[in-house]
Amino acid sequence: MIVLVEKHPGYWKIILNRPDRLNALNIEMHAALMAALAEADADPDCRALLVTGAGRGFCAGQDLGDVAVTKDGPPDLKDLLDRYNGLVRKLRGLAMPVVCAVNGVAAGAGANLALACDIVLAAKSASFIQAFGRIGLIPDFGGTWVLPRLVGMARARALAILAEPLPAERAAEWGLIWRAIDDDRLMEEAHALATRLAKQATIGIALAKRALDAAETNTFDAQLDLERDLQDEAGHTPDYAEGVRAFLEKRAPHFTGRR
Ligand code: T3D
Repeated sequence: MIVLVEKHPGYWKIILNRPDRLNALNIEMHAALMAALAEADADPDCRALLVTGAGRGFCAGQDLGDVAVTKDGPPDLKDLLDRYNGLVRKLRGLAMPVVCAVNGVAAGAGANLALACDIVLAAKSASFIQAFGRIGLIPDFGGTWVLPRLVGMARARALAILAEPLPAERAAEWGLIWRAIDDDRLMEEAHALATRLAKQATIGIALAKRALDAAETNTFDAQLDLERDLQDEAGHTPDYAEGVRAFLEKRAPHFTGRR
């Protein structure tokens, strides 16, 4: 199986599984990943995702063996990205938190796949490479959008143009990812985080994600209106009632993530 799915209580672990190619993306992996995301999305008991890679790499981006220029000319990259963009949109728009555990090198589309997740943890030995420049391409998978927003335009430009590896610890210092973790602790911490998120107020988290994404283009005024509307929606969830009740009763809340 090119993508493995492990179902844990409250969350699913999705593993990119082409270790001999550092989990490079191809059409088959794209389809399997898309199917796994859709299935997770449709399961009310899945309240968080954990995405990682098998073997020593996280994902080396597009499988370059599939997109070589032949005697018939260049591949149809527009068509390819039309497919891939659907995956990034799906991942980004999921109404649940997505943790990415970057277990090794994340290059090209693999780096930006990780950065499309909500909370990115990385092994200290991992690195992020905007490798596109090395082969004459531009950052895709949302890279040109997300990079300047995470690390500022100066660093985004250097990362895109120089295509040098950014070690995990520096990525965390720069705000590209949440945390760099000792290699031998990465998966343990990632599972603990997914377990914790699976018990949080899922709808509230999904609405917070929506608000933050909208903030990238909204005016301050429009954002205040959106916060009002989304807060009203959050305030009508059973989890909000439970959260306040639990606070007043001085006990831990028991959230269901349901409407
Ligand atoms: O085309 C489009 O528009 C579609 C979208 C494209 C977006 C992109 O992702 S473009 C960027 C594509 N990715 C890259 O350019 C990265 C290519 N890989 C590398 O530069 C290096 O492999 C790494 C820096 C990631 C890791 O280096 P290292 O030395 O740790 O490993 P390695 O020996 O290079 O790789 C191990 C094996 O994986 C090797 O195969 P082998 O020799 O053992 O048979 C290597 O060829 C294979 N591999 C690694 N990356 C890819 C790959 N095979 C196919 N495609 C890859 N992207």
